[in-house]
Amino acid sequence: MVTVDARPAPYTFDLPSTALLVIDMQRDFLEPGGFGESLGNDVGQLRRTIAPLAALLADARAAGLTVIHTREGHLPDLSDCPPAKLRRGAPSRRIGDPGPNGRILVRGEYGHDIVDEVAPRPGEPVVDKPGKGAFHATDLDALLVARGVRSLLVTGVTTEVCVHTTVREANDRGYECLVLADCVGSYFPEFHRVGLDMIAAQGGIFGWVADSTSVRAALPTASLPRSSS
Ligand code: TIU
Repeated sequence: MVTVDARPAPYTFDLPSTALLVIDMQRDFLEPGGFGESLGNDVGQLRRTIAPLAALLADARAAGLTVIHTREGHLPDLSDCPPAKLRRGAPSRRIGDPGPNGRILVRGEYGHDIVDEVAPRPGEPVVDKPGKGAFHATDLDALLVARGVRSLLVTGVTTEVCVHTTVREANDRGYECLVLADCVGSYFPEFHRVGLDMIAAQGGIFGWVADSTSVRAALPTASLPRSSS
């Protein structure tokens, strides 16, 4: 068993029943010309997540932890995109429109794929999801059950949208979630801060929050020094 400093209390997990979940680290959210920017966001806000997540991925892989990636997006004919989602807001480009990285939020397009720095390795499942939550209309739950996973180390973007929705879904399915504050990001610093507070409040109503350095120091393959506590 591994125990890491977290709020509201230390988080204990064992490696075989834990997965590192990397949510929607796609060019569509992190690079100019994609879905995130089309909504009026400064995509630069999310880029601070890349370096700590890449370091965590390296240590998690070395420790043999299950790593699962997700991508938000739609079939080329948009048949899995609810009209309400397609119509929402007044974006500069809508889902399915052509952009500099291909059609916005459409599977198979360059912009839909994961940024190079945290790209999936062969054998790591990539779950394509049409919604904000990673459990909605996907086989994520079956995939976790098949691997005996009960505990999720949650990373990715954005904190208050796809990360929060997924953590809430995971809770209702009986998973424990440790959200890694430096590996999740929002276009809105205030939403990021409050989103994390909402997870850890009320005795950990949705889960636990920690920095990735705490997890990396606790892994058996630690490339960071273990804390003395
Ligand atoms: N807009 C926003 O903050 N997020 C999303 O639309 N999707 C995800 O969070 N992945």
